[in-house]
Amino acid sequence: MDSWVVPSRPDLPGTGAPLRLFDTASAQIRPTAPGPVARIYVCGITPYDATHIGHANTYVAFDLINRAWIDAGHEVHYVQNVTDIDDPLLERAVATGQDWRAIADRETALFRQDMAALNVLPPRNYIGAVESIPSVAQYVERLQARGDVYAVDGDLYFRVRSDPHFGSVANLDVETMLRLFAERGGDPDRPGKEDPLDSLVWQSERPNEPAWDTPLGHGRPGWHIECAAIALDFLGMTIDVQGGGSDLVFPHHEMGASEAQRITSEYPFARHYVHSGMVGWQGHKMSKSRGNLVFVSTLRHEGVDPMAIRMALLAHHYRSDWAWTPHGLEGATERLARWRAAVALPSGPSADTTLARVREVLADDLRTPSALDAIDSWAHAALTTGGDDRQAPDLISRMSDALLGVRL
Ligand code: 5CA
Ligand code: ZN
Repeated sequence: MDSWVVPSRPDLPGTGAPLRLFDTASAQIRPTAPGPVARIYVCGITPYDATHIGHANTYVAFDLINRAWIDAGHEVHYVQNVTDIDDPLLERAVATGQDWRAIADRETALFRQDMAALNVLPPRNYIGAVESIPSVAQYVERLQARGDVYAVDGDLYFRVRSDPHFGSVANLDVETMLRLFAERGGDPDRPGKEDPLDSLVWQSERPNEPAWDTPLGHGRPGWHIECAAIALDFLGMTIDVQGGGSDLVFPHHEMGASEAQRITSEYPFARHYVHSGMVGWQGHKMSKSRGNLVFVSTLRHEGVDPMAIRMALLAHHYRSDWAWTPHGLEGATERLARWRAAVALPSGPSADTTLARVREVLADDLRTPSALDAIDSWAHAALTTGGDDRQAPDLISRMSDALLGVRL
């Protein structure tokens, strides 16, 4: 699939500090230790009802990782998927009388525009589930050859317990796993399953549903194996970061990791499992199923500057759960205007310590609220007492774009 294009990222003097990130699996902030090429897979959208503010928050969070690694001197290989075939998309197609492909194409196109508007650096590989079906089938065959797969009425299930490390991403007790599995697309109660947590890797054709011919038969892939397959194809094993929102910790990232670990006989799938918090609206997590959504495109069409949207997201630490409010957007719009006024001055106070501070707090698990505070202080000083450093406004402007993705 085509990715999207954003203007290039400005260069900065010096290099950023090594990035430390919270890892869900070990429940600690640990250094990321990428080699020359940092490898990251971020779970993409299921293309309907895109792009809401929750999505935007998640992709902006992972964009900060991308930018911090680039600033620290790494090349970044970023892969993202599009779940362009799955139950919720087909349900939406039936409910609205539209073709599922038309919905997916339209929503993916809108997502690309929103990402470009939000100055989110594009992934190197942007890969659809449909185009990955031959690859998924091969990986399922490999699991079959290992004896890790069994059939239930023509559908294929992965024995999650074949992976001795199953459970080590989310670290949940069985009761919680069962509850979340049922809530998030799993089928713990299906008769014929050996373990209620075993996950669907291949679903045989259903009436009136699309299906593809593969050596596994006529059908379509399960969800978790889609991301495991795309990550393995484009990045290989032991990637630096597997990312997504916190609603993907279990079952999605747990199952995908176990599948990849059995396919390759290697461990771990990822060195860091990184999860962004959930954005709420009207008292609940913003979600397609509930329908309480604020769309990036609606705000843009109302004339909201996408950089103000991005600034509103950055005011929250990426791991916290928070609620979108018009008030938050107003504050972000004012802050953006202050920063723009300050960098439009012919000179200001030196920006060297501000750059060092912003790099330091971002390297410490992406503490964006502290980074905004640091630039606020510089902007306040520039607008009140002033300064005679003629390079400073340009340096702040480039820093804001390069590290925070906020174009001034
Ligand atoms: N296609 C799958 C991943 S393979 C999927 O979860 N798609 S999604 O469209 O439902 O979500 C896309 C991304 O946005 C996921 O990382 C999800 O965790 C994140 N997300 C969804 N809702 C919110 C929310 N309210 N706040 C923050 N992030 C969210
Ligand atoms: Zn995924």
